[in-house]
Amino acid sequence: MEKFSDFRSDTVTRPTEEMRRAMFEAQVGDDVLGDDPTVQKLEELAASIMGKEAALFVPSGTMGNSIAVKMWTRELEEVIVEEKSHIYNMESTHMTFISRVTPRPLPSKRGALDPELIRKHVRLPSVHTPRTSLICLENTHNNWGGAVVPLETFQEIRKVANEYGLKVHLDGARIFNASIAFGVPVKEYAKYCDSVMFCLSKGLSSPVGSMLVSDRQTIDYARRLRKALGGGMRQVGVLAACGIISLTKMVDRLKDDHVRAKKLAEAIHDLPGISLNPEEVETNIIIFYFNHPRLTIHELLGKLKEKGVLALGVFGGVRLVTHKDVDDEDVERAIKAFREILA
Ligand code: TLP
Repeated sequence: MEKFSDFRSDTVTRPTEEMRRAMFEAQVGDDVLGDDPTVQKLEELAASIMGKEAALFVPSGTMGNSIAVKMWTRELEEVIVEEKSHIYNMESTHMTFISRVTPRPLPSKRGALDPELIRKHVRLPSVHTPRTSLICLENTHNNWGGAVVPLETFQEIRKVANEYGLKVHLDGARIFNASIAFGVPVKEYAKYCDSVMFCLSKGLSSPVGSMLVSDRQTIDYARRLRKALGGGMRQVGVLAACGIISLTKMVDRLKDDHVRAKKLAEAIHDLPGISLNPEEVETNIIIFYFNHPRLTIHELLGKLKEKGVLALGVFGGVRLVTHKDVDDEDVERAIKAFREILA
């Protein structure tokens, strides 16, 4: 079978050999009963890396975000979100479905919400309108091509949140990419947030799993919500063992993904039909808009696939993501394929 160069997502990363061995050797117990020592170790490690009191291992980023919205809101409330955010656009509307709150999408500058715009949209309790109770941030920002939201934005938004008694949740699915790209410890971002969700299953290469971190009392409640949503997992130390490797061994190498994304972006940005500024590629995601006289996005994706290169169509554009399982040869193959198709 032909090996594809798979740039669709960093979710496609396969577990490393070390992870497979760790799965085999993991000590396990029933985690719903609090008996799994490997999960406990992972949760302690995640909390300490993020500078929070406690952490919860959840099956997916979507469940982590769903629990976070549920734990910080009640019915008749509203949540401020960025208009292209994953939590608003790509998580099957759990805000309305599970938490029964209204999202209030606001525009941003490459994923960074303007604190003053948030201030203007905070709704105070009224008989007519929902009360704003939560602000959701995302870093790196997936649909803004992996853009890094600056730390100052977090600091300023925290001030607005404090003024109005709002909670701040961070969808940090790729927070380690932000940290590596800008040299800011993840704790620094987390400091300005009441809770953070981050994924082990993306660039950090675990097969499954995300973490939700916050204060201990909130995480105790989150644990009940996880059970209610069907996310209580039993001998899940086999997966937590991979998560520990993700956090201790897989973070530093993210910089290689960033270098490869930049290289790919620089090589294809001026090809006919592609609209992309390579300077805006800060981490491992490239999103470009495509407008070509002969080819639709769908046809471009098909032709790339014929040449062994997989990319994803998103929001009227094309997404390419670098990760552990695409190397320099895959990048060269992609560049060659783009040139042959478009030049
Ligand atoms: N994103 C996936 C797809 O859903 C598009 C991807 O391939 O990028 N927050 C952010 C910022 C994400 O990018 C994702 C996954 C999630 C949350 C949800 O994580 P999972 O897939 O574990 O539920």
